Amino acid sequence: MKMVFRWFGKNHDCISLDYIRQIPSVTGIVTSLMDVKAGEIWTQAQISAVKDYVKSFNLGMEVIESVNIHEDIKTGLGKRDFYIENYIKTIKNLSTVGVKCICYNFMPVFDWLRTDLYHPMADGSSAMYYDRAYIDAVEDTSTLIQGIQENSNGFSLPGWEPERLAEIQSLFEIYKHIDEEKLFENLQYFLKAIIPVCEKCDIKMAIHPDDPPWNIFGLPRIITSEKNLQRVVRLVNSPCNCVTLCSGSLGANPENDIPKTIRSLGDRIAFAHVRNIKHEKGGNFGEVSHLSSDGSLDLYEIMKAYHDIGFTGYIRPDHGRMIWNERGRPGYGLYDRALGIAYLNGLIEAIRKNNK
Ligand code: DNO
Repeated sequence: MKMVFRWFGKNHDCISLDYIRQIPSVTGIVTSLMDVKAGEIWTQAQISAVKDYVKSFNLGMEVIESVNIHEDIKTGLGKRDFYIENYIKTIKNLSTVGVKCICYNFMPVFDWLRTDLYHPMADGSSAMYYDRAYIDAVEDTSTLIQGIQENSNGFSLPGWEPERLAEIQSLFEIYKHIDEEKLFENLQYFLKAIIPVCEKCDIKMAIHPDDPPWNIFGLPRIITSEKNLQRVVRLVNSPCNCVTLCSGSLGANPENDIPKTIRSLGDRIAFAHVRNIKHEKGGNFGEVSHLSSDGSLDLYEIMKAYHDIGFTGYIRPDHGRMIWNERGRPGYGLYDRALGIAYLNGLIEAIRKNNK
């Protein structure tokens, strides 16, 4: 397994690469070009500039998260072929600097969603929280989006950029005519076009589960379960058509058995996002530290499953709490994610030594 750490770029992250390099076992960062809009080409010059900067800190950059998919591709409308061509150019440009894995998602309109970015915890820390009844009752999504932006320490959250507000209403209209089957069809159309290019470029596409893994605001979501992930990897049966197995996203639904899903997907997992989550009444859930006993997921069993499948891909800790007075990007502070890695390192070492 190759341990990596998500970093949002010089102008979008307040964590220094010097600090990231000091976390035991981290060999590289996972980043993206936050200023490039979905649908635009990532140029070789832009990518090389980031790569050189990261390399000067002695860190690698083999994983990109996210190259976002234009809504025309997800809806199958408008200029989808044009945007797919752009995506292919980006894949080729990324391959020239040695990128091996692209994490992306296929969620209509929004990326991940929480109702509270700084939910107070009993120990004085804070973490992100999802109140299902609150979301189910939302009638005006733009007020919700504004609220989320105002409450994010000044960081623009992926998929929730203020400039997107204007297009959201028309997207809701379009998605009224798109159900889960249509979304699968559009995903397959996209994968059929790009996977042959990935095979030539030696890049794995790793789809990220929808977070939370159920429909929100009447928009369809399909990357929600082991069954649907199995369906995705078969849409185009290639070793380059892979999955990002995010334990926290899938795990928000108590019916998803994460260790079982890891074993069933095996080598079609290219990237592991590992974190814990605590289920509460009514479909609510809160984020917690990575430690098994703090949440509802068994991180030992999850790491054991990765060991058992002989996982050699990329792995990163995921959302952390805000602790020790840190005021960082929600979910992406330094301290709690570093603690998460220390814990994962301990589990990995113990599992390896006990299973020789
Ligand atoms: C959440 C992240 C996601 C992920 C994208 C991939 O914290 O894991 O934002 O990066 O969905 O496109």
